[in-house]
Amino acid sequence: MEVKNKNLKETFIFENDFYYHLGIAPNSQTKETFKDVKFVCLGGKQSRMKKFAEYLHEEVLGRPQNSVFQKGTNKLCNISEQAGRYSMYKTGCCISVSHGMGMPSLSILMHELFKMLTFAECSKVTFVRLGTSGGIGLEAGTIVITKQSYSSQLEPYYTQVVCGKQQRIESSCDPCLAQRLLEIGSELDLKTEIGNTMSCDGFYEEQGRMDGALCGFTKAEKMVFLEKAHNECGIKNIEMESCAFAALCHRYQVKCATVCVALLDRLKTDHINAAEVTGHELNLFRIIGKMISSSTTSEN
Ligand code: R2B
Ligand code: URA
Repeated sequence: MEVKNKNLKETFIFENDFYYHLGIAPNSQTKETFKDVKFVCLGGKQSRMKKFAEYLHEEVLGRPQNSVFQKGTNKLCNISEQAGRYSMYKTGCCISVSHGMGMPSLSILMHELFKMLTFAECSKVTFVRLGTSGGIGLEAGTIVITKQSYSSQLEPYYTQVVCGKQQRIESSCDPCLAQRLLEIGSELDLKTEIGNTMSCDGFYEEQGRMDGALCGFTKAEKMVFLEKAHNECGIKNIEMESCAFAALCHRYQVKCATVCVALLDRLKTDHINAAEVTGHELNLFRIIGKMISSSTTSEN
């Protein structure tokens, strides 16, 4: 990974930086710890990303020693605990890190991860977001691998406002990686589809939900929105991060995939059955775990 911001080079910030929200400084220990990273797996929840790190460690990678452990134990350590914003774990060549909810939270994390991994001189790093979403016209439990991320205004790109001006950024995912994940989904007998994903800046009204504390639209308007997204843009699911995620990965020139389970069909309901979420999450772990194990063995 290369330094892309010339200000970091010209003003010696790069070596003297501090990744504030991760609670990590670019020093020799950071370089040693992260130099072998090949996969960065991100998801919203702290508890899910801890579980995913433990799953990779135990079930996929065979308890590798190049992991970050709690002092004097064989338990994985939350490397970013001090900073109190995100939870980050490292097992073998993988990082598992929570990004919180929404594109602003994800974006702060991505800037600091990119700087940290670039400082550690990592190469060929793949970024994967594993998350939950609302499906459009899909059975609950279906896994959607994103082809193209859309904004909530149904635009096939991400808009970032910089110094008061709008910039459009490409927001598609790596097509080969998407295809590989689809194949793994079918090998595991999981209902998996490739489709487009819409990212909204909220969970309730922004996604056309009628069960928030406030609702400023009619059922007919909701259905027009969801059906237009589905029929005209091929959008199969709605979540809150993939558009900024794909755009940031595109700008930093790293491969990315977004893999989200649909917790419900938004054409039928707005309500999530919380009891089913854990089982759905485990299926995401299995797909991404298999992708990682097949890539690491094919490279050895
Ligand atoms: C999916 O789930 C969260 C909202 O419940 C949000 O982070 C997302 O993208
Ligand atoms: N996450 C979302 O953002 N939307 C849903 O409907 C479900 C999970």
